[in-house]
Amino acid sequence: MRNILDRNQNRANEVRRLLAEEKVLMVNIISSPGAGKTTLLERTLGELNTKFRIGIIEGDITTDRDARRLQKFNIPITLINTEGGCHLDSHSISKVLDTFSLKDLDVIFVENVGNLVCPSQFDLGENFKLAVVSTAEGDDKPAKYPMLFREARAVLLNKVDLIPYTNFRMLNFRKDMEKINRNIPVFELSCTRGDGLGAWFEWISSRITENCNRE
Ligand SMILES: Nc1nc2c(ncn2[C@@H]2O[C@H](COP(=O)(O)OP(=O)(O)OP(=O)(O)O)[C@@H](O)[C@H]2O)c(=O)[nH]1
Ligand SMILES: [Mg+2]
Repeated sequence: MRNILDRNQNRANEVRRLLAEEKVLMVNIISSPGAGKTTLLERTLGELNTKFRIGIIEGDITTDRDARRLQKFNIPITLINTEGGCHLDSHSISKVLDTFSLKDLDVIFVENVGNLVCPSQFDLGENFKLAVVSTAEGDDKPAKYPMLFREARAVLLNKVDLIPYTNFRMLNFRKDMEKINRNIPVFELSCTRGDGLGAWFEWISSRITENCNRE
Protein backbone atom coordinates (compact mmCIF):
# COMPACT_ATOMS: atom_id res chain seq x y z
CA MET A 1 0.00 0.00 0.00
CA ARG A 2 2.86 2.33 0.91
CA ASN A 3 4.49 1.71 -2.48
CA ILE A 4 1.26 2.33 -4.32
CA LEU A 5 0.66 5.57 -2.47
CA ASP A 6 4.27 6.75 -3.03
CA ARG A 7 4.03 6.13 -6.77
CA ASN A 8 0.64 7.81 -6.83
CA GLN A 9 2.10 10.83 -5.03
CA ASN A 10 4.98 11.22 -7.50
CA ARG A 11 2.64 11.23 -10.48
CA ALA A 12 0.22 13.57 -8.67
CA ASN A 13 3.08 16.03 -8.16
CA GLU A 14 3.79 15.95 -11.92
CA VAL A 15 0.11 16.56 -12.73
CA ARG A 16 0.01 19.46 -10.23
CA ARG A 17 3.12 21.04 -11.78
CA LEU A 18 1.67 20.83 -15.27
CA LEU A 19 -1.68 22.29 -14.24
CA ALA A 20 0.06 25.10 -12.34
CA GLU A 21 2.12 25.99 -15.42
CA GLU A 22 -1.08 26.27 -17.45
CA LYS A 23 -2.98 27.97 -14.58
CA VAL A 24 -5.74 25.38 -14.67
CA LEU A 25 -7.49 24.75 -11.35
CA MET A 26 -8.37 21.11 -10.69
CA VAL A 27 -11.14 20.24 -8.23
CA ASN A 28 -11.58 16.65 -7.05
CA ILE A 29 -15.23 16.03 -6.10
CA ILE A 30 -15.74 13.16 -3.67
CA SER A 31 -18.85 11.67 -2.08
CA SER A 32 -20.58 8.39 -1.45
CA PRO A 33 -22.72 7.06 -4.33
CA GLY A 34 -25.73 9.22 -5.04
CA ALA A 35 -24.96 12.20 -2.77
CA GLY A 36 -25.36 14.48 -5.78
CA LYS A 37 -21.98 15.04 -7.49
CA THR A 38 -23.35 14.96 -11.04
CA THR A 39 -26.37 17.06 -10.12
CA LEU A 40 -24.01 19.60 -8.52
CA LEU A 41 -21.98 19.64 -11.74
CA GLU A 42 -25.13 20.13 -13.81
CA ARG A 43 -26.11 23.14 -11.69
CA THR A 44 -22.56 24.51 -11.59
CA LEU A 45 -22.06 24.20 -15.34
CA GLY A 46 -25.45 25.80 -15.93
CA GLU A 47 -24.23 28.86 -14.01
CA LEU A 48 -20.49 29.04 -14.75
CA ASN A 49 -20.24 27.69 -18.28
CA THR A 50 -20.45 31.15 -19.83
CA LYS A 51 -18.05 32.72 -17.29
CA PHE A 52 -15.19 30.21 -17.25
CA ARG A 53 -13.62 27.67 -19.61
CA ILE A 54 -14.46 24.35 -17.96
CA GLY A 55 -13.38 20.76 -18.58
CA ILE A 56 -14.70 17.61 -16.89
CA ILE A 57 -13.12 14.29 -15.98
CA GLU A 58 -15.87 11.78 -15.17
CA GLY A 59 -14.74 8.84 -13.05
CA ASP A 60 -17.16 5.96 -13.23
CA ILE A 61 -16.79 2.27 -12.59
CA THR A 62 -18.44 1.06 -15.74
CA THR A 63 -21.03 3.30 -17.46
CA ASP A 64 -20.94 6.59 -19.33
CA ARG A 65 -24.22 7.77 -17.82
CA ASP A 66 -22.85 10.74 -15.86
CA ALA A 67 -20.71 11.89 -18.80
CA ARG A 68 -23.82 11.78 -21.00
CA ARG A 69 -25.76 13.88 -18.49
CA LEU A 70 -23.17 16.64 -18.94
CA GLN A 71 -22.91 16.44 -22.73
CA LYS A 72 -25.55 19.13 -23.23
CA PHE A 73 -23.08 21.77 -22.02
CA ASN A 74 -20.80 21.26 -25.03
CA ILE A 75 -17.59 21.34 -23.03
CA PRO A 76 -14.65 18.92 -23.12
CA ILE A 77 -15.51 15.80 -21.08
CA THR A 78 -13.23 12.80 -20.67
CA LEU A 79 -14.59 9.62 -19.17
CA ILE A 80 -12.43 7.26 -17.14
CA ASN A 81 -13.97 3.84 -16.51
CA THR A 82 -12.13 2.23 -13.63
CA GLU A 83 -13.49 -1.26 -14.53
CA GLY A 84 -14.26 -2.10 -10.92
CA GLY A 85 -11.76 0.23 -9.25
CA CYS A 86 -13.29 2.16 -6.37
CA HIS A 87 -11.33 5.42 -6.88
CA LEU A 88 -9.38 7.41 -9.44
CA ASP A 89 -5.61 7.67 -9.12
CA SER A 90 -3.05 10.12 -10.45
CA HIS A 91 -1.88 7.73 -13.19
CA SER A 92 -5.34 7.62 -14.76
CA ILE A 93 -5.58 11.44 -14.57
CA SER A 94 -2.12 11.89 -16.04
CA LYS A 95 -3.00 9.59 -18.97
CA VAL A 96 -6.07 11.61 -19.97
CA LEU A 97 -4.72 15.14 -19.44
CA ASP A 98 -3.63 15.36 -23.08
CA THR A 99 -7.24 14.89 -24.19
CA PHE A 100 -7.65 18.53 -23.08
CA SER A 101 -6.15 21.67 -24.51
CA LEU A 102 -5.01 22.98 -21.13
CA LYS A 103 -4.19 26.47 -22.36
CA ASP A 104 -7.87 26.84 -23.28
CA LEU A 105 -9.18 25.90 -19.81
CA ASP A 106 -9.58 27.68 -16.45
CA VAL A 107 -10.78 24.73 -14.42
CA ILE A 108 -11.21 20.95 -14.57
CA PHE A 109 -13.81 19.39 -12.30
CA VAL A 110 -13.11 15.73 -11.58
CA GLU A 111 -16.08 13.61 -10.48
CA ASN A 112 -14.50 10.79 -8.54
CA VAL A 113 -16.04 7.32 -8.22
CA GLY A 114 -18.84 7.31 -5.63
CA ASN A 115 -17.09 6.24 -2.43
CA LEU A 116 -16.54 8.07 0.85
CA VAL A 117 -13.31 6.29 1.79
CA CYS A 118 -10.74 5.32 -0.87
CA PRO A 119 -10.81 8.43 -3.10
CA SER A 120 -9.67 10.62 -0.22
CA GLN A 121 -6.43 8.61 0.06
CA PHE A 122 -5.36 9.26 -3.53
CA ASP A 123 -3.97 12.64 -4.49
CA LEU A 124 -4.80 13.24 -8.16
CA GLY A 125 -2.71 16.39 -8.47
CA GLU A 126 -5.79 18.49 -7.75
CA ASN A 127 -5.69 21.93 -6.15
CA PHE A 128 -8.23 20.76 -3.63
CA LYS A 129 -10.84 18.17 -2.76
CA LEU A 130 -14.52 18.94 -2.28
CA ALA A 131 -16.54 16.75 0.06
CA VAL A 132 -20.18 16.30 -0.94
CA VAL A 133 -22.46 14.63 1.59
CA SER A 134 -26.24 14.42 1.60
CA THR A 135 -28.69 14.68 4.47
CA ALA A 136 -30.24 11.31 3.57
CA GLU A 137 -26.97 9.59 4.57
CA GLY A 138 -27.34 10.66 8.22
CA ASP A 139 -25.72 13.46 10.22
CA ASP A 140 -22.90 11.22 11.50
CA LYS A 141 -20.92 10.84 8.27
CA PRO A 142 -18.13 13.37 9.03
CA ALA A 143 -17.53 11.70 12.41
CA LYS A 144 -17.51 8.19 10.94
CA TYR A 145 -15.49 8.97 7.80
CA PRO A 146 -13.30 11.87 8.96
CA MET A 147 -10.45 11.61 6.45
CA LEU A 148 -12.28 13.25 3.56
CA PHE A 149 -13.67 15.98 5.80
CA ARG A 150 -10.19 16.72 7.16
CA GLU A 151 -8.67 16.91 3.69
CA ALA A 152 -11.42 18.85 1.90
CA ARG A 153 -11.23 22.59 1.20
CA ALA A 154 -15.03 22.84 1.48
CA VAL A 155 -17.99 20.66 2.40
CA LEU A 156 -21.20 20.70 0.40
CA LEU A 157 -24.10 19.37 2.44
CA ASN A 158 -26.64 18.48 -0.25
CA LYS A 159 -30.34 17.55 -0.21
CA VAL A 160 -31.34 19.93 2.60
CA ASP A 161 -34.83 19.77 1.05
CA LEU A 162 -35.08 16.22 2.43
CA ILE A 163 -34.38 17.15 6.07
CA PRO A 164 -38.08 17.13 7.09
CA TYR A 165 -38.32 13.49 5.99
CA THR A 166 -35.20 12.25 7.81
CA ASN A 167 -33.77 12.23 11.32
CA PHE A 168 -30.84 14.39 10.18
CA ARG A 169 -29.94 16.94 12.89
CA MET A 170 -28.01 19.94 11.61
CA LEU A 171 -26.64 20.67 15.09
CA ASN A 172 -25.05 17.19 15.33
CA PHE A 173 -23.55 17.54 11.87
CA ARG A 174 -22.18 21.02 12.58
CA LYS A 175 -20.75 19.98 15.97
CA ASP A 176 -18.88 17.05 14.44
CA MET A 177 -17.60 19.23 11.58
CA GLU A 178 -16.32 21.77 14.14
CA LYS A 179 -14.26 19.03 15.79
CA ILE A 180 -12.92 17.55 12.56
CA ASN A 181 -12.19 20.67 10.55
CA ARG A 182 -13.36 24.03 11.82
CA ASN A 183 -11.56 26.07 9.18
CA ILE A 184 -13.48 25.21 6.05
CA PRO A 185 -16.77 26.50 4.68
CA VAL A 186 -19.82 24.24 4.84
CA PHE A 187 -22.45 25.04 2.21
CA GLU A 188 -26.00 23.85 2.82
CA LEU A 189 -27.46 23.06 -0.60
CA SER A 190 -30.30 21.54 -2.45
CA CYS A 191 -29.03 20.94 -5.94
CA THR A 192 -32.52 20.05 -7.12
CA ARG A 193 -34.51 22.86 -5.42
CA GLY A 194 -31.72 25.43 -5.67
CA ASP A 195 -31.15 26.33 -1.97
CA GLY A 196 -27.72 27.76 -1.21
CA LEU A 197 -26.38 27.58 -4.75
CA GLY A 198 -25.64 31.31 -5.00
CA ALA A 199 -23.10 31.17 -2.15
CA TRP A 200 -21.48 28.08 -3.68
CA PHE A 201 -21.21 29.68 -7.14
CA GLU A 202 -19.62 32.76 -5.58
CA TRP A 203 -17.10 30.75 -3.58
CA ILE A 204 -16.02 28.47 -6.45
CA SER A 205 -15.86 31.42 -8.87
CA SER A 206 -13.45 33.18 -6.48
CA ARG A 207 -11.22 30.09 -6.31
CA ILE A 208 -11.08 29.85 -10.13
CA THR A 209 -10.39 33.58 -10.58
CA GLU A 210 -7.73 33.53 -7.85
CA ASN A 211 -5.94 30.68 -9.63
CA CYS A 212 -6.13 32.39 -13.05
CA ASN A 213 -4.62 35.59 -11.57
CA ARG A 214 -1.81 33.84 -9.70
CA GLU A 215 1.70 35.07 -10.57
N1 LIG B 1 -34.14 15.56 -3.07
C1 LIG B 1 -32.97 15.80 -3.65
N2 LIG B 1 -32.45 14.93 -4.53
C2 LIG B 1 -31.26 15.21 -5.10
C3 LIG B 1 -30.52 16.39 -4.80
N3 LIG B 1 -29.37 16.37 -5.50
C4 LIG B 1 -29.39 15.23 -6.22
N4 LIG B 1 -30.52 14.52 -5.99
C5 LIG B 1 -30.94 13.24 -6.57
O1 LIG B 1 -30.11 12.23 -6.01
C6 LIG B 1 -29.88 11.21 -6.99
C7 LIG B 1 -28.37 11.00 -7.16
O2 LIG B 1 -27.80 12.20 -7.68
P1 LIG B 1 -26.47 12.19 -8.57
O3 LIG B 1 -26.16 13.61 -8.88
O4 LIG B 1 -26.60 11.24 -9.69
O5 LIG B 1 -25.43 11.62 -7.51
P2 LIG B 1 -23.90 11.23 -7.71
O6 LIG B 1 -23.19 11.57 -6.45
O7 LIG B 1 -23.39 11.83 -8.97
O8 LIG B 1 -24.03 9.65 -7.86
P3 LIG B 1 -22.85 8.61 -8.34
O9 LIG B 1 -22.17 9.21 -9.51
O10 LIG B 1 -23.61 7.37 -8.67
O11 LIG B 1 -21.96 8.43 -7.15
C8 LIG B 1 -30.56 11.68 -8.28
O12 LIG B 1 -31.82 11.05 -8.36
C9 LIG B 1 -30.71 13.18 -8.07
O13 LIG B 1 -31.79 13.73 -8.75
C10 LIG B 1 -31.10 17.31 -3.86
O14 LIG B 1 -30.54 18.36 -3.52
N5 LIG B 1 -32.30 16.96 -3.32
MG1 LIG C 1 -22.46 10.92 -10.56
